[in-house]
Amino acid sequence: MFERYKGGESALLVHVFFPKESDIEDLKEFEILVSSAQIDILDIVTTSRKLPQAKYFIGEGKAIEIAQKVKELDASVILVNHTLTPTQERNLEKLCECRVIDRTGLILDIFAQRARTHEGKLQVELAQLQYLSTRLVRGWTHLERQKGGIGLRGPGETQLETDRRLIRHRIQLILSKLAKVEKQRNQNRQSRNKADIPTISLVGYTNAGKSTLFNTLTHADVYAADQLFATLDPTLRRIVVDDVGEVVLADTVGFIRHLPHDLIAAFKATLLETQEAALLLHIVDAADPNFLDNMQAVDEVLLEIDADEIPTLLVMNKIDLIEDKQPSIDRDSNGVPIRVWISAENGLGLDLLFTALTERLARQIQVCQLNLPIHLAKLRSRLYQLNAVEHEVINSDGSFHLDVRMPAIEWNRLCKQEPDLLYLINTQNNN
Ligand SMILES: Nc1nc2c(ncn2[C@@H]2O[C@H](COP(=O)(O)OP(=O)(O)OP(=O)(O)O)[C@@H](O)[C@H]2O)c(=O)[nH]1
Ligand SMILES: [Mg+2]
Repeated sequence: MFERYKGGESALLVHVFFPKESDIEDLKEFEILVSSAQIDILDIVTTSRKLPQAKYFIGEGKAIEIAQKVKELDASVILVNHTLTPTQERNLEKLCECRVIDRTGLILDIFAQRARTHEGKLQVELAQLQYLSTRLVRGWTHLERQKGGIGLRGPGETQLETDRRLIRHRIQLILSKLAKVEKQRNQNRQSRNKADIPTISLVGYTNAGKSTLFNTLTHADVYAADQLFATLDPTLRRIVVDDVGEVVLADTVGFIRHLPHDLIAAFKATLLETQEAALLLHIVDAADPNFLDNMQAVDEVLLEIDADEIPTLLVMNKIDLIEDKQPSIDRDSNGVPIRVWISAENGLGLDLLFTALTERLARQIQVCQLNLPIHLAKLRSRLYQLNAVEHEVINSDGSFHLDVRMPAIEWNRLCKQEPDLLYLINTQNNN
């Protein structure tokens, strides 16, 4: 439906340094994004500004310089590493006589190339339509053919109005299709919740190796490739973890910094898996010199989708590319695993990953013996209700001696309601 630049196009890149952000990294990411869309980079024009300028985003002098460069280099497209208003985009196009695509447009295009499942494609098209509806200037000539379609065009309407109406119509259609898919997804998720099957979500910067790890862990043949955003649809598989039982593993779309808001909204449904996960595996390409910045970018997106408080286990991947790095587990001062060093591709350290997963997920069980005086008979029946009494002896004075075993979460909840419980414990151990 969309007019898109084809692979093999050659672009002039424009990047503005603003004082507030550390943008140097951002420029590198932009170059990776552009190559990932199979576009050749002819040259990069950079400039510094305090604030964007209203007419061209950049200053007029810079804009004229870019126009000259476009002619000189015969560029077919100008890619700007920022979000432009439709007017800025149009002004720049007029001045340079060349197509201008901003960061959001570029990312949308990459997403469009990568979307694989029905839902992913719908989500990308929705985001594209919403983006285009504010930019109805070009690329809609194909709609001419549909002129006069029933109910589409009244007398005196301009082409632009017809286009707007067509877009609105199409957006409605996609929204209703998506609603159906989401309903199904919610049902699936609810039945998983009911069955108490925890979800583990693989998150991470794009190209970190999430799908590769997902494949290795599930032996599933999910698409893994050396491309950005190779995965746009979360793929769910069940795996069994020792002492935990069945868990659902969810592969998700790769994050980048400054993911456009429209796009986050469009992928909300798929990101729900992440929001409701019991544990996040944050996959990091540990061999990437920028891995710290990338981790921060991922944390920012997690914050944005309200998933920042979910327990996280860091998975430092691609250790095969780091000299002398062996698989290992890093633990915090309480001995809880916080980082595992592995190679998803070579299967190095997967046993350690499972160990860490087990330790992070295995349900803590509270096992203890209680001496309940006779006046606490109510608490005793509560424990029976919770199915927590394994054995009971009634002492000669009428008090109760109970062997109790229950999930630590429930035990802690009970202790909050009945603080006396803690004084009634004979011996205590956790396992
Ligand atoms: N050397 C090495 N390469 C790896 C390893 N794990 C993954 N890769 C490579 O890294 C690239 C990206 O892997 P993917 O699994 O597609 O990455 P992803 O995180 O799913 O990427 P997106 O879905 O695009 O976000 C592929 O070329 C993999 O072969 C590893 O342990 N070592
Ligand atoms: Mg992937």
